[in-house]
Amino acid sequence: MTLLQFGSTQFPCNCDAAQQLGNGYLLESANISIQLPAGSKAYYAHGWQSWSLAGWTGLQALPVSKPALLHPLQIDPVYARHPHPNGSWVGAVELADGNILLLGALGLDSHVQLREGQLQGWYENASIEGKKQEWFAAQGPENEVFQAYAHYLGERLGQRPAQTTQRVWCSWYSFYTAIDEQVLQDTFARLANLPFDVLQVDDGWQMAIGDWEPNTKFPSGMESITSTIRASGRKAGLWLAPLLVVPSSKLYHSHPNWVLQNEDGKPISAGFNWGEPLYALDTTQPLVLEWLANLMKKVRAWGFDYIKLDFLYAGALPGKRHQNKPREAAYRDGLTAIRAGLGSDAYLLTCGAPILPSLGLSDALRIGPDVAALWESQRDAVYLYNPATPSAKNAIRTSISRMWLAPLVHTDPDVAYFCMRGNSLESGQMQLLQDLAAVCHFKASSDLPQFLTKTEKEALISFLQSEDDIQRVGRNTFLVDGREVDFSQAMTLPSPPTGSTALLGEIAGWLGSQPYVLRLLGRLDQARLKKLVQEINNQK
Ligand code: 9PG
Repeated sequence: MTLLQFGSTQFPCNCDAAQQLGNGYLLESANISIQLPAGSKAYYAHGWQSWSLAGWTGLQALPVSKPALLHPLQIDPVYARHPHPNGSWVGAVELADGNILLLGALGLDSHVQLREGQLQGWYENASIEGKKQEWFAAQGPENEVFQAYAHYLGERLGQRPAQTTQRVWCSWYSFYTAIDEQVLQDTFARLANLPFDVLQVDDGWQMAIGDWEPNTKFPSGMESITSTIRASGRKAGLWLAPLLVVPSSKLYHSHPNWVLQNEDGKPISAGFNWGEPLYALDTTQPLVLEWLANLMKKVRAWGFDYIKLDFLYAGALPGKRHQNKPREAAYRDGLTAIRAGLGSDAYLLTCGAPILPSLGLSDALRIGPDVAALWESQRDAVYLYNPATPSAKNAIRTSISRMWLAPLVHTDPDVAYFCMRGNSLESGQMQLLQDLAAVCHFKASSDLPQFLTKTEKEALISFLQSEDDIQRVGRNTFLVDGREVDFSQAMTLPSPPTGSTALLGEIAGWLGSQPYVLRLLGRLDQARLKKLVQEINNQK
């Protein structure tokens, strides 16, 4: 038993070795536990990947989110049904006096839980090639303690250059997968006078997930898109999900053995999307790494300099790999090959990405789930108890709770909206998303210029042009150019469902795990979006 001394308080700790480090301790152990004093008030849960919940919660485990079919895609599936409050790599407790106690791993494949009055941590692999299994623990004011943790993470995993404000237009939140060459060229022309630095093509250009060639909606090829963008003096951006593969792809048929499998040789589920089951590539296979690097070189050769890589969690799912490696180390090898293929001058945004294993290799990291033109979905929040689905509230909650990552990586909170058309957000809620972008120094939008009113367009321009002075004054409060912004209304979580709400939740969860239901919902969305694109294209 070691005693960790913080000020006048002592915390008994079980670990192999402890060494004082600044205001905290560097601890070594595969398993570790720190005894908490009575009166803990809240637990900071840190979700595994971009879309997984991060935030201050109560001292009880949250309900299991639904539908289960999406667990691999939204949370760490290994801990989906874990009975105690828990999170990936780091956890913290708010103590009776308002200070926090943080336990954070400095290595990968590690997990923290609150159990029996202790903060407990463990590494999934008791020994990794003789490597030390390190933790950082500190007690004190929340922001100071998280900043100290970030500092030591940066020393271990690396960090990217200091924050500069990104200004990105992204096709996703207007067109979703319904993009085609004509509608993008038209939109890029309309965006000509708006101060964006990057125009980014999102999902919808590719033949299939796994077959990263332009589909028939892009008959002139991807160079015709990049040459338009570059001629306007902007960087061209492209979305890919390089670690995923779907059964309908050519890649799946030509290289079935590249797919991450379980002990029985069956493909591991990476979730369900685009009407199909998702599988993952095994990034411990040399040929897979070579394929990834070549894919990145191809995309660079097309003229893209800003690369949004999505659904990256797939590379770190549990499974039986060609080379027996901890899952997050395997992912990091994949990301290293990707980075090498891209070259250091490309801008890499990682999304749907396990957080710690992406540090040092990503320029920017999505730190929350997708936004949507709605505050919160009753179905998702209350019945499915799922804080990882698209909504403004979900995006704000988790992004604000991950702002401590800012010294290590550019923090992308997803897009802000300015256009009221087709948007159920109230103006105060839209303002909160804009302020979120300001405090994150990452300003992105998908709004279509032709649908913006004059006032909305002016607001967008001034948002993009302003260099904001940001000060964090509390857990959820900031000063943006001296104006107080309070994100508290987005930070709450619904109460666990009971009675008829719980029953309806079970039914909704079951339906949501049926592929045909997801396919039907997808088709309805597709029909609406196709119409929008047709209307725009017919106007010309
Ligand atoms: C493209 C999109 C956009 C978006 C990404 C990612 O099924 N799901 O739960 C689910 C979650 C996120 C998601 C798509 C599906 O969005 O975050 O910006 O690039 O992919 O498909």
